[in-house]
Amino acid sequence: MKNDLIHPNSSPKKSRVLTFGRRDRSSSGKLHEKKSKMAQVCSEVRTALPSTEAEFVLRFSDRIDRSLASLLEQARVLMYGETVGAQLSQTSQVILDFAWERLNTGTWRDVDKEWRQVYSYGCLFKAVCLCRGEPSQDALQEAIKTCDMGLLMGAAIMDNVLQRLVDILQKMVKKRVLENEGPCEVHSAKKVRTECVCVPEISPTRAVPRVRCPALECFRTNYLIPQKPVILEGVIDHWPAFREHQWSVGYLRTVAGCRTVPVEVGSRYTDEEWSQTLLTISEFIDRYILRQEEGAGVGYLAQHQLFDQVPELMQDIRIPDYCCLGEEDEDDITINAWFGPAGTVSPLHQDPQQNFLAQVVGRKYIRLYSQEETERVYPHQSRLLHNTSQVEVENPDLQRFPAFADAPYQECVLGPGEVLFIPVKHWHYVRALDLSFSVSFWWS
Ligand SMILES: O=C(O)CCC(=O)C(=O)O
Repeated sequence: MKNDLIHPNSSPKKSRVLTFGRRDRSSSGKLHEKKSKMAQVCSEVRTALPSTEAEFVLRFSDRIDRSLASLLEQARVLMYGETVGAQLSQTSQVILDFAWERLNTGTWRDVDKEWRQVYSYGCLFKAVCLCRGEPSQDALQEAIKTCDMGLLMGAAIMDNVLQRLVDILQKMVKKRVLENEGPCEVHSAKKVRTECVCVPEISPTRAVPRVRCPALECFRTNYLIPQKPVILEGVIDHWPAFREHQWSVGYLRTVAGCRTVPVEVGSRYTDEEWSQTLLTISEFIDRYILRQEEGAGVGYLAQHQLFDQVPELMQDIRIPDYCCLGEEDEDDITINAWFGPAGTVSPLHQDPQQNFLAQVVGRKYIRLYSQEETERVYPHQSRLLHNTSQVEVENPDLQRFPAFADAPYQECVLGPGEVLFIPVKHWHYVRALDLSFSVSFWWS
C-alpha cells in the first residue's frame, strides 16, 4: 500500500501528557528531598520532548514494515502513559534490534534514511526509559551513550531531539560529579604513559617559515595566494583552551568522558588491520592513552563531530580570523579534532581544502610536499585512497619508490599554540611526538 503513513492524528483523541516522575511529590523530610530530585530529573528530560503525545509525530512511508510502525506507536503510547517502565524498555530494544539489522545490511551509503530515523526513535525511547524514576549516574551515562549512538548512526528526528536531550543529560551528569554525588569520571591521577619517540632534527633549509601574527593582507599576499605553507605564531594564544580550561586528559574526561565517538584503531589507516570502532572518550583514554590494557595497539580519535557533540569544547576554541579570506560562510568550515598518544601517524595525504592545523597539546612532526610532487609521492591507485601516498615517509622503500628520494619537501615540529597553514592539496604527513591534541580547520 502506498503512503502507509503513521499520521500524527492516529494517536488517541485525548492527548496525554508526559507524567513520569510527577506522581512522586511529597512533603515529608528526607523522602521529599529524594523525590524532588527525581522530579527534577524528569522535568529536565521532559523539556526536550513534545509535551503531549499528539505533538510527538511519527511519520513513515511504506518502506518501514507495518509491524515495526505499530511498535513505534506503542512505544509512544507507553512513553506518555502513567509509568515509563519495563515494557517501554523492551519495546525500544526490539525497535533498535530491527533497525540495527537494516543499518548493517549492504553498504552504508545505501542505507535508507528512514531506517536511520527509526533507529533514532529507538534510541530516544530507550534513553527516556533510562531516565525514569531516580536514575543512577550509570543510567544517565547509558542514556547519553544511547543518544550518541542515535546521533552517530541514526538520522535527525524531531528537530534534532537527541542532541537536545544529550546536552541536558550531560549537564546533569557533570553537575552530579561537581556535587560529588557518585563520581562518574574519576579524574585520572594515573600518569599518561609516555612513549619514547624519536624527534627529528629540522634542517634549516627545509624548515617551514614562521611569522608572528601577520596582518590579513600580509598572510594573503605572501602565503595564501602563492600557496606557501607557514607557521603562524601568537594567533591562538587567546583560546580558552590555553587559558580558562587548559586542555588535558583530565579536562577532556570531565567535559566529554561519557560521550561515544568513532575511534580509529591501528597504526595508520592504510594498514590492512586498521579499523574503526565506537568508544566513550573515557574508554579511549583508558585503553589508548593510559594503556591500561596490554596489547591494545594504537588508537586515534580523529573526527569532525566532537565539537558538535560537546559544545564546551567548541567554546574553548575560535575559528582563526584568516578563514575570512575564504569564500564560504563560517558554518561551512569543517572543524576536526585529532587526539591521540605519542607515535600516532597520519600517512602522507592531501585534502581538497585549505587547512589551518592548530596545535593545542603536545608536539607534532610534519612533512609537506607540494602538489607538483604528486608523481614522486606515488599515490595509491584505488579511488578510495587516491589522495594517500604509498610511501612510508620516514622509512621509504626506495626500491619501489625511487623518485621519492628526489622530492623536495618542507618540515617542522609544531608546538602548542602554533598554527600550520597547509595549502589546499599540499601533501602532508603527521607524527605525534607527545600525547597530542590538535584542531584543524578546513576552509575554501
Ligand atoms: O594531525 C593529524 O594527525 C592529521 C591532520 C590532518 O591530516 C589534517 O588536518 O588534514
